[in-house]
Amino acid sequence: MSADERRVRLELDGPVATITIDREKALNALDARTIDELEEVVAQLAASREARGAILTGGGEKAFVAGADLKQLAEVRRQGGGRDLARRGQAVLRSIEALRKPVIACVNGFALGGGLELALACHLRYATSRAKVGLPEVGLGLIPGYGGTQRLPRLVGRGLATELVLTGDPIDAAEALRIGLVNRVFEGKAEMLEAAAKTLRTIAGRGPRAIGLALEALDRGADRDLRDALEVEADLFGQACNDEESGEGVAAFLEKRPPAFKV
Ligand code: DAK
Repeated sequence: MSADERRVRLELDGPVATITIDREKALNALDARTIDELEEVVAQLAASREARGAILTGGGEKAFVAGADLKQLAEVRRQGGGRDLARRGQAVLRSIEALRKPVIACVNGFALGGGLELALACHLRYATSRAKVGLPEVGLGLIPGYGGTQRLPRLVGRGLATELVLTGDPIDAAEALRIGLVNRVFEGKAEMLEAAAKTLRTIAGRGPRAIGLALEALDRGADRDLRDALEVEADLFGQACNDEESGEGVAAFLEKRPPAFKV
């Protein structure tokens, strides 16, 4: 398949990679092929020595991702494959969340249903001021199937998540910022992408193994009670302490020079 026909593009450019869901005619809706290609590029990102993190955005100006592909969903419904489809999508989104490199969702417009669920599986979320985010599934007689009922309450709290899931009404960028659903809001897409690249370059200047271990601690601790979660943290802290990377980081501080971390 030529690069032009692809629905998900990966640009590897030094430490900051960019993943673009590129199906602008369907507002970047997630059909099975898009999910397959997303899985491929996440694996490429994980394997890349050069890329230290990624921006994930939607092609064009109008949408990040306007949800699962409703035309395809209609077919899946007829064939009774809803559960398999949900599992498949959940696994691919989980592969993003489980990456030991940060991914910033750059929400350039609509992030609805599966689109918001995709953003929720990323490590950080930035948005443009025109973004509209929500989980409209109940209006279709469905419920979120790509992790929305689970990740949204963990991020914004159960009360706010319940309201968003049950009404199906989208919220604007200012409201998303207020409730902590997105980290930052920008006037336009270019400004947002530049800010996300800057954040990723900052992170790329830190100890690469420390970044991986920090992401692992945040991820593995999220679903445990505090006592267990602190055990996880102590274990990973021990790994960081035993790594030559922390030897270099601490020595550099004491010697008043920048650290020379190895990838
Ligand atoms: N799927 C397929 N095509 C879509 C689409 C979608 N989700 N959203 C938009 N499009 C297509 C439109 O059909 C239209 O194509 P043409 O008719 O020109 O061929 C084109 O994109 C432009 O859209 P509009 O003409 O509608 O543009 P507007 O500016 O008027 O409206 C809109 C923009 C975002 C408000 C509107 O397009 C819209 O409401 N779109 C649908 C949003 C939505 O309800 N998304 C689905 C959420 S539910 C599950 C797993 C996951 C999920 C569910 C189950 N299982 C495994 C069972 C997740 C479900 C969802 O994501």
